[in-house]
Amino acid sequence: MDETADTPSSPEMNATASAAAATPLPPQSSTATLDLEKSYADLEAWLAKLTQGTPLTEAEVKLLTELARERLLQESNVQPVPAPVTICGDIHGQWHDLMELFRIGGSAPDTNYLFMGDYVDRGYYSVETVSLLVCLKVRYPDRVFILRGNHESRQITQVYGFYDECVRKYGSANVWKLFTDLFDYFPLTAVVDNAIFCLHGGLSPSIDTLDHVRQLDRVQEVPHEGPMCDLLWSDPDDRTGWGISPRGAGFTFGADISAAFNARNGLTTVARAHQLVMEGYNWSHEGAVVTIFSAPNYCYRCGNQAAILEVDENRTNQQFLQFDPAPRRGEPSTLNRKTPDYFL
Ligand SMILES: [Mn+2]
Repeated sequence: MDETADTPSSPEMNATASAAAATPLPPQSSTATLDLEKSYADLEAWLAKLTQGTPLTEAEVKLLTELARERLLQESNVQPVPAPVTICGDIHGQWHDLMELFRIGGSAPDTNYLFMGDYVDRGYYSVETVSLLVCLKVRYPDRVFILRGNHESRQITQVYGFYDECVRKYGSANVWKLFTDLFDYFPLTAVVDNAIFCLHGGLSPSIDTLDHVRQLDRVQEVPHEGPMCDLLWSDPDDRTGWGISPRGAGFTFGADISAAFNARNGLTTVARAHQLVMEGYNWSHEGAVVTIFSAPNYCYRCGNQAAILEVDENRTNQQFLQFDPAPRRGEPSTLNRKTPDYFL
């Protein structure tokens, strides 16, 4: 079961993405001029709004993305993350369910979090979701980590909802531009305690070692092919070796590929998101790969549970927490777990 609709799109979209990518990046040296104490006061105020589900103003988003860029620029393509940490998969604009995730897993910063991408698109609250996660990242940079998913892209967000939501909520595409420019700085992968390799999609035939990932120039729109694209788009498969992905981007990779990659890099596990799994998590490749999906009742109709993975201080205990959609006023009950036929 996968999101096969998430394929790179038409030639005119490509033209749009290229034009956006060609825009000069803003100046990099604004931190020195920002008053840090005022920034923290701002961040607290913004977090208070965002945890109530109130979007920031456009001016606030501009300030937030400037602060976030400074911070994310300091992080590695393979960002080291210490345990204990709770690892999360796709959220896709389901803000109410993100609030449920924090109720189940504990609030940040009391619980440390690593999110593996796909904050926007599909759900109705991409603006609130990505604003909150970026705000938490800037406020608690050593306790909250956010990776890039294939939906953190100019091109994909113009097709699957984030662009339209920004225009609807702000009256222009300015906020979309601010966030998609920021997405270029998100780390591609993380490694928890030098043991659990975390990323959105999966492995790449162009990448043998973590050093290969470290050498990538990530500050760009997600390319249509190549190693950076594969990390955000690939999926594990029951067949061995590399395969053509039905998504039209990235590859499928077999258990032999995962075992060799983990052994070569001294890793125990590849933890990734990107695919809907009905229990919220799914082990594959004889325990070499785990998929984590954290959007319950995905798209408000898939009937799946969500899950997050708690990794304790010594990695001796790794526990999945599963959860269902948050109850919310004025929306139909989501108790029916039957998988719709069109998703099978
Ligand atoms: Mn994805």
